[in-house]
This record gives sequence, structure tokens and C-alpha cells, in this order.
Amino acid sequence: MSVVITVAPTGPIASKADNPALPTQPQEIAGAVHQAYLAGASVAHIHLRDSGDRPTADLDIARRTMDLIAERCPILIQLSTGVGLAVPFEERAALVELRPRMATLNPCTMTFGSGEFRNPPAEVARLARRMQELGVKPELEIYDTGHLDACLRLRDAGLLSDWPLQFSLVLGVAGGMAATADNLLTMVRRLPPDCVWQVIAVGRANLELTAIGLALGGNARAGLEDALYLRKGELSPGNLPLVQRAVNLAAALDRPTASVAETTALLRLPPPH
Ligand code: KMH
Ligand code: ZN
Repeated sequence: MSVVITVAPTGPIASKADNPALPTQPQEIAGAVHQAYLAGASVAHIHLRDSGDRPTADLDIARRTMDLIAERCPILIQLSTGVGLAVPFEERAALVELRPRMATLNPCTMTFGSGEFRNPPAEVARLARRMQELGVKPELEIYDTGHLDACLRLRDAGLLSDWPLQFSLVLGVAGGMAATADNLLTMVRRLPPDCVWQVIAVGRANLELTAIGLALGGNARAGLEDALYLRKGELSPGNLPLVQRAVNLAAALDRPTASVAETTALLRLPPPH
């Protein structure tokens, strides 16, 4: 079965001081996404930064970044509505008005490192409804078993209707489940039938948990949002080596990477607007 590779080039936390290759400005992000597309990624998970490199939900910056990516390649854009811990939920939610093909839906409030990631139930439900109205497919980021249950409650309330549900199992965020194979297996066992899922393994366990996820039939995400290092002591010189590594892992498991057209069909994405 082919594998959907998502590139997550930037994220909300790291800075150029952590890794000088982190793309933060629209041109840089578009360049990194294009390289990842050429290497086999079919989805781009996008966080935006302002001119001072702070996380932002600024709609002009988002539109510009989406346009620059679209000028370069037809990769499917998944806008993060997580944006950054300091950005109010309402601003984050407004990003879906740009109608990316997909957007993150984070179902629960949680501790996130030394901060708080605010996702109040009523606002999450409103965002899920709005995504439904706009035809923006949610990428459900779940950091714990209870987050899965919260998503299933949204589904049962009719707020997640587009099949197949698309889950990201996030491991390694301080405040969410630890990055262990045992936790990953527990989550995979608990997923509803016929869903699509990927592993997001943050930090040191990125390589091994991505490999386990691929071996279990999941999809993979790669990029500097999740891992700044290729291996201990070796900063990744960009997103490309991380994406290539995921593509190579998948290939070694006889899983070719899905093209944009295959991914669109696999995820049953609503048509573009
Ligand atoms: N970096 C992720 C683990 C989102 O994109 O919506 C958390 C996140 C959520 O950034
Ligand atoms: Zn993200």
C-alpha cells in the first residue's frame, strides 16, 4: 500500500537559533515545500511566522505562502490551526476561511512543553462545523487516548462527517503521550476501522517511531517541525534530508510514496475551490 508523506517544514516552536535551516518566511517555506514535493511528499503541513519569525495566523501571510507554494507545485496544503501557543483560538480558526485542502483540528486543551495549548470544546466544535461547511478536511491531531475519544464524540455529534477520518498520532510532546512504541501500538489498536493515520514523532524518537508506524501500515510525516536533528549531535541541514529519509524507509518496506492524485483519492478530499 502506498504511503502518504507529509512535510512539516516549520512548526510553532523552533527558531533559526535552534536550526539555521528552519524555513520561516513565505519564500523559504515555499522553497522547502517544493524540494519536499520533488522528493515524494504529497502533503505540506504549514505553520506561518511573521517578519520577526513569531508564529502568526495572519491571513495575508497565509495567502501569500499558499500562493507561493501553488506556483511551484501541486502539493496538497494542510494549514495548521495550531499556529502557536500564544495565538488566540479565534485567529487560528480563521485560517480555514482560506479554504486549504486540509487543516489541523486539535481536539483538546493540554499542557504543551512549558506552555498551554488552548482548544476549548465549544470552539473546537465550532471549528469542526466550519471546516465541514467549507469542505476543508480535518487532520485530527491526537496526543493522548482521551483526544481520540473527543474526536469520536465530535464524529457522533455529526461534526466530522467526511470519511475516512484522518488521524495524526502525536508522540513526544511534554504534556501528551510519551514517544514509546508501546503508546503507539495502543493508539493504533484503538483507532476506528477504515481511518487513515500517520505518526508524528517529536524529537529523539522521530526515526524509530516513524519506521514503526510505516511498518504498521500508517503514513509518515517528516520535517523540522518534528525533528531538528538527523541523529544525535547532527542538525539536519534542511527539511529535504528528513523527507528523503522517510521516503527511503517507506521504500525499504516496499511502500511506494503516494502521488498528489493518489493522496487525493486515498483521503477522499473534497474538490478544490
Ligand atoms: N507541533 C505539533 C506537535 C498543529 O499544527 O495544529 C503541534 C502543532 C499543532 O503544531
Ligand atoms: Zn503543526
